[in-house]
Amino acid sequence: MLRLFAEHKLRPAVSLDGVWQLTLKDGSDARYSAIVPGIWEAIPALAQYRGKADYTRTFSTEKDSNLLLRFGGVSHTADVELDGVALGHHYDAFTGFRFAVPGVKAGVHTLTVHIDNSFSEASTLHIPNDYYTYGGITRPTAVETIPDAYIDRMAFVSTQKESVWTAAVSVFVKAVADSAATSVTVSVAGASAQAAVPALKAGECTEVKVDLTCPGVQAWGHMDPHLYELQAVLSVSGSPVDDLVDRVGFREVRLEGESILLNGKKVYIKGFNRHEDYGSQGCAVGVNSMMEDLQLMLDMGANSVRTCHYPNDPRFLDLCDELGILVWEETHSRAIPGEIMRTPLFAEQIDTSATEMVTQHRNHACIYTWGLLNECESETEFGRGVYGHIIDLLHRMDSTRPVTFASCRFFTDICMDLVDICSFNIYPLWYHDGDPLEYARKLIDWLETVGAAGKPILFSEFGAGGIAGYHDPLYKARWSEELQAEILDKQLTALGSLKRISGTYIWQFADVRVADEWAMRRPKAQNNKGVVDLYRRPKLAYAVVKEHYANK
Ligand code: ADA
Repeated sequence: MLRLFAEHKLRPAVSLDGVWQLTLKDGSDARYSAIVPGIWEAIPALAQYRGKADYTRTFSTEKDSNLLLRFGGVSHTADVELDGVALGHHYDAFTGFRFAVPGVKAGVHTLTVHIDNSFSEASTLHIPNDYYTYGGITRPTAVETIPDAYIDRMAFVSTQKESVWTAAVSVFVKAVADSAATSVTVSVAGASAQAAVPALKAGECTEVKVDLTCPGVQAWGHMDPHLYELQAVLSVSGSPVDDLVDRVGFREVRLEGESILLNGKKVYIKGFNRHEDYGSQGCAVGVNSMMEDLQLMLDMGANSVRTCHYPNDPRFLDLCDELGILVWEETHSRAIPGEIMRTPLFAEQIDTSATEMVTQHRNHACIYTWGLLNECESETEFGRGVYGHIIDLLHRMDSTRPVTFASCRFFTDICMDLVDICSFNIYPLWYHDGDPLEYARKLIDWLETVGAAGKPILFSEFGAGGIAGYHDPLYKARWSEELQAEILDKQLTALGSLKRISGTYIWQFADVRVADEWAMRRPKAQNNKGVVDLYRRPKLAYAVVKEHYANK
């Protein structure tokens, strides 16, 4: 299922995960069995395949019914058909999508997903990059049976007033067919409230708001998580017809001057950048591997993850909710070239990435900040317009979280006044020489003059490359594990001594595969700056990080 808990107690939901039939659309029509969720690169003949493929499977329904087909993620473009009828299109591997289909006759149905993972003008976010764009249905899928009006989603906001927590909940009810008036009951942490829902015409959606006072709840804390079940039940004449369940935490994120506060207490971030990439699983990382990643990070003393450079699988966010790990989640965007940023399609695709990220993930207690546009054009007036627009969009969609972005426009960035938390990616001793402390101080001094004064500052990336298993204890050659460990030690010593900053994110947790176009700049066609390798075997740097993070 798409989450780590049951999202429905009433609504019938069936997983569509398992073996699907894959037909290659390269002119050959060659067929393979493919696992969902999974990547097609796991099929040896398709290990290097970039292009189009159709995924097909059947499922059966016992009664005539309205169906909701849900996809957690398809990499990277999907056109979906049910029984030969087109349902719709979705671009971007890193957010989910769904199609509501009215009046589906009982029987056996054929579901086809036409997938394309090629790089072309139609794709402005998935471009050849310092991480790999895999192919396939990479996150879980499900089919659900819905009434004419159904609960599409909920938005939960918690606030503490005089030590009592309250919850403001919006329930979005949608109609797949013309529907009669209904009512919705929302309950969380022992409190419950009811509200009327008007009759809706097919395709309409309405937002119903309820406020709840929840005495006695325990706050969701950093490394001290308490989660509660939030349930909305839709009823017709008092009889329940549909429901939706989420797991939420009561907590407040606030910035006070240079500090990030969680429930009024200052937090210091000891973080890792983590890509969704694990050996032969690629970006379709299994839950046990996600948990392994978090356990390794906790073992090293980390308390936060940056989901570089895209929204993550909600099951990973569920785990962070459960473990009390703070998350910086960001829009899908890494170093998008200026000429692509200037296309109308980019404007549309980046808006969608931001909108889907917030809409789909806003109830995760673990997310404390929204990020956007890693290392894009933040040094020009044009770029400032794009940053300003997305920052504004994120603020309008969610006024409860600060916004940040990771810049590498050293001494030229002109967008620092637009964000709530100022973040910089720096690589002293790796991409350039010089003392890391001096460099960081110089950057902070400059930042204070261009908008960061009185705001929190994070170092969102720093690190060094080390090829797993390549040792050179004597000369500490470039790419040796020894040099990587030494550089990280120096960087962590320098950055850890800065009282002005709110924390650090190491680049990066694990090695990742990179696009073929990047291979000539990346030994082994991997970004080798992981503290563990692609299969999570620790490098020498692991112990170094543990010493710094566990003791801070
Ligand atoms: C940048 C970028 C990362 C990665 C890193 C590196 O800071 O944000 O995605 O490419 O550099 O390894 O050079």
